[in-house]
Amino acid sequence: MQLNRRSALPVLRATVAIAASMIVLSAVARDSVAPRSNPLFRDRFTADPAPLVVGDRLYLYVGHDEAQRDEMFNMREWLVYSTTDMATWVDHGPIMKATDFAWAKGDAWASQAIAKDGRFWFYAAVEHDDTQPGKAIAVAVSDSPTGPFVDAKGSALVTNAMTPRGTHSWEDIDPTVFTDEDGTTWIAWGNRQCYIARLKPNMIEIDGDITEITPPHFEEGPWLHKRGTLYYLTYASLDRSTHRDEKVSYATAPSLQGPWTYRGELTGSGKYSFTIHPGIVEFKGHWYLFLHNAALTIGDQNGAIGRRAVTVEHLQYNPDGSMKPVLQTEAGISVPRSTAQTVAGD
Ligand code: FUB
Repeated sequence: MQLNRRSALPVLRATVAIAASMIVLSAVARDSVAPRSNPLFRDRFTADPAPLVVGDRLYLYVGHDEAQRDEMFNMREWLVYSTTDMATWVDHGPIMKATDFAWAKGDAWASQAIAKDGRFWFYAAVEHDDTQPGKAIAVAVSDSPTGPFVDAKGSALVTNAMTPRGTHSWEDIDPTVFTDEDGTTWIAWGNRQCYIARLKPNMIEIDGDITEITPPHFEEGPWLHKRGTLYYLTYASLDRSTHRDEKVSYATAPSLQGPWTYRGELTGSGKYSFTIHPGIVEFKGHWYLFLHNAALTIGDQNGAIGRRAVTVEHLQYNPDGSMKPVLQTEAGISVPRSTAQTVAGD
């Protein structure tokens, strides 16, 4: 169709009007996403959140989910975000690829970073090459929380062969690291079996025995933290006799050596997600529980086991130190802490 100058003008005006209204609409759509609501990041699929506070900034390390179609997992790199107010997040991009560990085949699974002696130590699960088949735990180091991180050891910190009592080749995943009052750093990890060990001061070697501390219904994703005098082991749990998807449960102890007492479920399952992964932190006087679900859709890609989205909720404690059950919401921490619902759902 050919347009002359007269008939072209109204068409042009209409086109400009439509374009303008689309810009307004997209701005409205963007603005309608309340800061602090869930999921936290909407342009990429993210999983396995691990918070770290450095000064007045909270850094959040996540795995980058890139599964296509029905692929289970496709995780090649870790990303880091940071915030000073839990509302505005800075995207620092990828900090490392699983294959940056020369001995690893891939699989940038769950991680946690910790600060020690002025440096940042990054522990992560990867797939080992065929010299040590199975999952393994890697350790990398950087002078900055945003990297660049480099392999700190040149070999795995934990291999499948170091936990021979385990029942499968992917039990050595999901490291959590915690420095106790005496300055000793501990590492716990596992899938189905949960292990704990001391790290040497060099942060790249296990010191002494690996002990099994598997709590009830333990599946994976352990997270160690301390509040007051109580130590917490929070984890993805699965009671296979009654449930299909993981929830979060926890145990407490008077010391990292135990004895650990099971305290029940902290959350229900993440929406549409088989996995869930707790990361707990105190930031500027408030406690937060990071998780993931699979409720995010980006373009024509819907949430799935390998396309997850990181979320955050207020975390509150009872006077006896137990954690109040957390309801996972879209509102997240956009609602005041005092009105946050604390009822576990399915
Ligand atoms: O993200 C890959 C694996 O799924 C993690 O290592 C587990 O914790 C589960 O979230």
